[in-house]
Amino acid sequence: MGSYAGDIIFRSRLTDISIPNHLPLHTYLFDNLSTVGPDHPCLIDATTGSVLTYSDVRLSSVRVSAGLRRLGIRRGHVIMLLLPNCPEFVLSFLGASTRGAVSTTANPFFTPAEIRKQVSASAARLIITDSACVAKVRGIDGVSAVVCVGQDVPDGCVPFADLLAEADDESESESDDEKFDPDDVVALPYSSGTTGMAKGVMLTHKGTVTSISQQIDGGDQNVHLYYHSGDVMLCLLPMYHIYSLVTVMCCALRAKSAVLIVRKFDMKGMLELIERHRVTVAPLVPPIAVEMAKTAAGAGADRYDLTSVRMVISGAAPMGKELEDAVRERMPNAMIGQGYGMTEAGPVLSFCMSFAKEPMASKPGSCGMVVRNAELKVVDPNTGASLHRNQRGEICIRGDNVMKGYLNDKKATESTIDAEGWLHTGDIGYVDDDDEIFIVDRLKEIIKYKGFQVAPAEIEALLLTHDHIIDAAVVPMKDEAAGEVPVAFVVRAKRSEITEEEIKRFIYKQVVFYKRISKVFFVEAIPKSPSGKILRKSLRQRLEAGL
Ligand code: 4UU
Repeated sequence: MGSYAGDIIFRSRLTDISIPNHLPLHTYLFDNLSTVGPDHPCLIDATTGSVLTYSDVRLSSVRVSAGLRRLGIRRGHVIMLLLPNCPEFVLSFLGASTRGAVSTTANPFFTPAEIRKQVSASAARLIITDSACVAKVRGIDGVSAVVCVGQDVPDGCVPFADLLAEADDESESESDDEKFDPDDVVALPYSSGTTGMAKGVMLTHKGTVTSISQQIDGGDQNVHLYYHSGDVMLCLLPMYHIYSLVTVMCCALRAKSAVLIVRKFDMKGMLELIERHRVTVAPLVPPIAVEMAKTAAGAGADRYDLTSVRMVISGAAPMGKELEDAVRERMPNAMIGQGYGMTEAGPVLSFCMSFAKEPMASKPGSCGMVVRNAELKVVDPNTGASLHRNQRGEICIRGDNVMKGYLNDKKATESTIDAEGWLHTGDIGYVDDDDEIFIVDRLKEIIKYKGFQVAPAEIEALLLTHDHIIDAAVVPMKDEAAGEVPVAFVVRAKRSEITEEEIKRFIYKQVVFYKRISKVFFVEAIPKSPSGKILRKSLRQRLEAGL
């Protein structure tokens, strides 16, 4: 793919490597198994303490694949994983990959309406969930089976154990593998990207293998994100989000690290687990990283031994210099740095270079250097012209890691990936003299609550269904604990006296916790461009100015 003569392109200082992205994802993850042997620990369930070895996980994922086939799942079919972090999540994802099927991942805290929307948009035929969620997924059109993990399996559900059962006739498999194409979709997470509602992000085997390899492979060269078989990876961030799915789970499996799977977050519990399992790598989001550092510095009985942690990764939302310094000061044994990802980029664009096998210096606040085997540029959002070092503009990336496109949405795909193959991130940043990337602002609409995506368009659409609301705009407001929270500007209908509390309650019931509106501001009109687009920047500025 050529570039315009004038394009200023940034590349990694690490040389390109050969990436085996002709392989199916599950094959790639296991093909170096002999480096550790089959009994090497793979998944540690923090809740029960039970351990699955690498050979257990490989065998179980083949069984799950056969089980999915018995339930009618074929190559290209979509299944939904609606699960908290648990070993079955990993087995289901790998089983689906082995089957040639696609996993769409969703937050188990979603409301029934949110789940239905994603099931219907993704055409998921089967849902794998737990007993807590079963009531929310009953009777959804097009879903032929609900598989339930755990001991108490409600009526009408298929026990996950059935998927794991030894097949009567393993040879019956009508070898779908022969038809494998590296451009087949393997994961379908939902993201709103730069604008509008959440869309299915088509991540292929080729793209996902590329992203993992860009992060943690190196052959005899340097490695950008150095994980190894002696590592114990803290898998606390939700696996339905791309950060945990790829950079925690898949990268750890490829590196033959042990993955400590934590179902539910609480700070004390997490610190105990780190101490007990001698966790070495802790991928976190900024609010958790900061709280962890504060707590780690505590005195007396609350003091935990976190000296095993060699790497604290922060990502999914900005971590400023002050936060990073605070973590560094309180956890002197750990290297602290950021990864910069976006679901559509497969997900990683850049990583802190002090995480490398042969580390390089990195500055606080930086998102590190672009991954190898990819190109990055910074463009003027108005003219599209590419910019020099230290000039701020929209960050764009090109490489095999980038998504295939949005499911059934050609228009959104074309406005995100241009004709030359550049993915436009909607993030504003710059590359400095040392090739380090800094993100300074966001051009796009999304709101990031502790790293979770909130699509303003979704909340605005809900607000507009209320009889007393004639117009609305939802924008991010800075928040100490969450980074950002969604707030609404609302135009009330004539003579309506609807209150802030009533509006908050109206939304509260319909959405998962992080999409709830934290404040409502009543206004006469929503500022809009002549073409009718909400002028979000002007609303954000009003918030920053204290209204
Ligand atoms: C400032 O958040 C993600 C993925 C994050 C990720 C993945 C693998 C981080 C590290 C890693 O190893 O994806 P989305 O799609 O939910 O949100 C993408 C957006 C970005 O476009 C940017 O606006 O989240 C924001 N973002 C960040 N912002 C992500 N990482 C950062 C960061 N600093 N480090």
